[in-house]
Amino acid sequence: MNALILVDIQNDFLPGGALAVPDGDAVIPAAIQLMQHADIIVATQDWHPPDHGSFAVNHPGCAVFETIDLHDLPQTLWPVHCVEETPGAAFAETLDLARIGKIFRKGTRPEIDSYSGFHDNGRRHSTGMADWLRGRGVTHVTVCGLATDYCVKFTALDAIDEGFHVTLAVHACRGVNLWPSDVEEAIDEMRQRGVIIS
Ligand code: VGL
Ligand code: ZN
Repeated sequence: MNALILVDIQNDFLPGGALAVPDGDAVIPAAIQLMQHADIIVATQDWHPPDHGSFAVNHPGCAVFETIDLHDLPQTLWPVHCVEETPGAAFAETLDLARIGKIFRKGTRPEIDSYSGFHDNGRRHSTGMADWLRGRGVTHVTVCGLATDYCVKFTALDAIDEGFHVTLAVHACRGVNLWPSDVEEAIDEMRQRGVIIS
């Protein structure tokens, strides 16, 4: 059984959003296309409390995109984004939410960030996504969404670690590229770890 994982296709990562990914809205028609052929669809949703430790504003004197130590993990500081219950955290409105079997929220604890849809960056808590998928007989996952160099990458690599066969639908992903080669390097790393790039 194959599952499609839609990663963080949320308003704040789309043009006009608080942490807009360049050309991010290009993933929407591509994701809609993939959804038409998927048996099982799940989605991850970045869902932060206002006092989240990944927000630069919560660290006086620190700037956006700076890296700090957050409870012993390196943390890139971001603009305030995907605050729980706000329009920025909502899914792109053209996605057919009725087709999504389960939504896994992440980044919900203020003290730790979570790029992967499977568990947080310190691997301290699981979202339950791997067990949920296995419980439905899923052996293969296709990953798409935002952003290639953060949440898509960590979700795809964790899927490998969880024992799934993983395909990256690269045409249905866009990245942040804080450094110009970040997306390219993320794709290389995924390929080296066994992700099929298609
Ligand atoms: C993401 C940065 C911060 C992502 C989420 O969805 O890739 N990136 N939070
Ligand atoms: Zn976030």
